[in-house]
Amino acid sequence: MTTLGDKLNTLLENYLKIPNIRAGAIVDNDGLMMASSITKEEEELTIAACGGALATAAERIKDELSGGYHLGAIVSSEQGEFIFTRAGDQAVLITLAKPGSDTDKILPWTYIVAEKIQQLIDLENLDLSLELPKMTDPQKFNFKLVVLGDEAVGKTSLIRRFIEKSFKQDYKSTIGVSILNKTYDLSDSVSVTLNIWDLAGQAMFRNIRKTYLEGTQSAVLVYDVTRPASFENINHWLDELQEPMRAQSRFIVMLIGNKIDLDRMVSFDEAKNFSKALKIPYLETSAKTGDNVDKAFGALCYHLIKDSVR
Ligand code: G3D
Ligand code: MG
Repeated sequence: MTTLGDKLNTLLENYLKIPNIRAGAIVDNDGLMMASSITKEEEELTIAACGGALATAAERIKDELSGGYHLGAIVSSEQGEFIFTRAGDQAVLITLAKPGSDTDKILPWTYIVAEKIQQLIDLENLDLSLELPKMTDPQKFNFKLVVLGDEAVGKTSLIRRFIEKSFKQDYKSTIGVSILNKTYDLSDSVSVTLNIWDLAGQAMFRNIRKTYLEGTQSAVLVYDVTRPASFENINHWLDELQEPMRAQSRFIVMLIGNKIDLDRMVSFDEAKNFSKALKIPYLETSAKTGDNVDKAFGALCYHLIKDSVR
């Protein structure tokens, strides 16, 4: 019988085929190692060093978790860049990338693997192979993405955080529509450019509804976890998407609960069950702290292209 540990190890072995990844480990919330793997071509000495570094990192996770810190950190060390990624409620993925490697190119993979770990732990049947895009021919993808949700849920802040990696308290309510481009590199050869459409006040939406939604291939629905009404209104925003969804053979929608740095009024379970019923991914973010923001947009990019790259 294949145990969860076996499956996690298989997953990590596949993970190490991604360029610049030296080692990976999965630890539970008590900091206990559930699985780990280190690239074979590394020298014996390095394996020992990486193993030691992973153990130290696992220990660190334990402290972070008990201290209630947010994960998602990148930490440089002598052995390389450590990337900590939450994998569901019960596990954390630790990735060790070669020293000085471009973590932007590795981050999307950490999200994909973290998602697989979460699914494995949730005991779903899962294909453990990773669909690596062919590194030979460069592929560029372009998608329109609309961001929808009630007023002041943090749509503009999330986009700014994703694009500029910053959060400003004083964004004026967007006037009309702003369109921002962001290119996300999934590997050296595969890049995804998102044309992100951000909307002004909700009143404006009625006037420009058609243009705003026309030809879009993806949508991020945002609500504010401190305001239940904004969650209930997600149904309304979904209705708005029916027409553009019919016009596309492939359409990706993601639900985001924003402002998790504040006291929540909508439970994680309620939102998760809602998105599960709709078969759309659900993530919680804070545009203020940056928590999960890259992960949300990275996962969206991955879902947009995963059937196109071979
Ligand atoms: P919108 O584009 O959906 O209308 P904005 O929302 O991005 O303009 O954000 C609305 C308000 O919420 C802003 O506050 C913004 O700073 C705040 N906000 C956005 N995201 C977060 C978050 O994750 N955490 C917290 N604490 N606040 C957030 P102001 O006071 O400027 O109106
Ligand atoms: Mg706005």
